[in-house]
Amino acid sequence: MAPIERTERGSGRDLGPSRIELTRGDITREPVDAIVNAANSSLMGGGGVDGAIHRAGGRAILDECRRIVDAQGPLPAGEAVITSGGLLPARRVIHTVGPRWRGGGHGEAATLASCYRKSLALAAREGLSSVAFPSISTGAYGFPVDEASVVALEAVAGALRAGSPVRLVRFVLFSDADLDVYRRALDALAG
Ligand code: AR6
Repeated sequence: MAPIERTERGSGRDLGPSRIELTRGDITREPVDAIVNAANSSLMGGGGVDGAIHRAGGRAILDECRRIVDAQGPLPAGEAVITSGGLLPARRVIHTVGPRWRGGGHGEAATLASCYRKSLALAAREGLSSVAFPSISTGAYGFPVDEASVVALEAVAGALRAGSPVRLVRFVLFSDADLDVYRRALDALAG
């Protein structure tokens, strides 16, 4: 997929030296430094984007996830860890656990923001400069995408404005409808 095609299908916004891009596609095909996985606390795979990443990335990713869980236990919601990218075009996979939607009054937005912030902080610590995110929590975990898109973009924009060395953050949305929602949220982003 040529970069020009992405630009036509998606959209973007510059924030100082960094850029946020929106595109529709399959995140497992993204040739970035790291893609982010919307995992569950077991880190042992599942459905949705998690299943797709483990299928495309192969056994090495699961083996690393198992070692992480053996060493530190299940990953709490809002936290992030990193493995290799296995067979993926991305060099690394950052695994984070989004909140399950429970009506919105249980700190879901704060936990979701933490997923994005901690994933970017980990990428920065590892010297990575391009990161692709899926729409965390808006599938099986039921977070309404309208609200999730605002939380996601504000968290990422906040980290980039605060001086993150990450230069490209690409949201890879799985449907045209989700892409439209994120596009509206990006247009509405303050500043
Ligand atoms: N590329 C980009 N986005 C995708 C892809 C893909 N290949 N496949 C699905 N999506 P979900 P969650 C979108 O359910 O809500 C798993 O079983 C999807 O359309 O993958 O955080 C885990 O193991 C949706 O917009 O993640 C957990 O148990 C978005 O990715 C649980 O689901 C997130 O949907 C996590 O639920």
